[in-house]
Amino acid sequence: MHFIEWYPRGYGVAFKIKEKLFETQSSYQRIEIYETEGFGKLLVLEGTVQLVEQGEESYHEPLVHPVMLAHPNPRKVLIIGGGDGGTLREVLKHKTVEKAIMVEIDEMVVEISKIYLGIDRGAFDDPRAEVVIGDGVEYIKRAEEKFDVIIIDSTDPVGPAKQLFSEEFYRHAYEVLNSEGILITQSGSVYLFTNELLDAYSAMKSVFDRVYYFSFPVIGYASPWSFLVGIKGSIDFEKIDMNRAKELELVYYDPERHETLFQMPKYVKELL
Ligand code: AG3
Repeated sequence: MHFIEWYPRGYGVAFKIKEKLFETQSSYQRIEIYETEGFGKLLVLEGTVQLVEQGEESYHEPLVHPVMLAHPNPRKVLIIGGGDGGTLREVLKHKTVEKAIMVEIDEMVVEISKIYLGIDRGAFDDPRAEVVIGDGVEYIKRAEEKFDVIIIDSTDPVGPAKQLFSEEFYRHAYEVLNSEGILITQSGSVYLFTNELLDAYSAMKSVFDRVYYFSFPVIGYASPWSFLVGIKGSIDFEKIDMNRAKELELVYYDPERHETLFQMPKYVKELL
């Protein structure tokens, strides 16, 4: 048995499967959990791979730590999406964090992840964590408090999450950031969602004071995977705090080689 995620142009990412552990249709999406042969459990939403248990850090580490270490003192963090808890777990590794709010639209993703995956490793019970079930787009429009860091751990820039890549959304996000703030979003496969990446980049460019892009190879996705970083104020994303970096135990993202993040295929770089 196998599971395949098909990307555009007939490009596939496949896992050999021991068994399907769970499947349901929530109000938002089809949720599936598999036991793979070689990578532990696999979480699939609407046919797209979200994570494999053995390798999910290759996504959560580059999503979280570069921006957290570039911000001089990240105390309040807003996560949009990320219902499995992996992003929250990585955020809470930072001792500067006083409060992390995670806004997830689909409560079932949170519940099923707790039961089958447990990759939050206790993060949901951390007193600094608050989980809000709701629409991130609406939340950010109405938010009264400000944040140092906003992390968007959404599904792809195609389909239901599309709004999370719009200029309008970024404008609200910019408002909700403190005067020195940083936002990161995953922005899809470099090779297979190039147009969506370019669109999100230009939407961010018209809102943020500066925008950076980087890519990282993620286990389970059509790599390299892209990430976009928006700055409000004077943060230099090319510089990180190495003292705080040393306190983190990391497997994939190497703070000592932060500059290697900025690798991007030449033709994509020329389009950006
Ligand atoms: N969220 C990003 C998923 C993007 C994957 N896309 C794909 N496989 N086509 C991951 C959730 C992990 N917290």
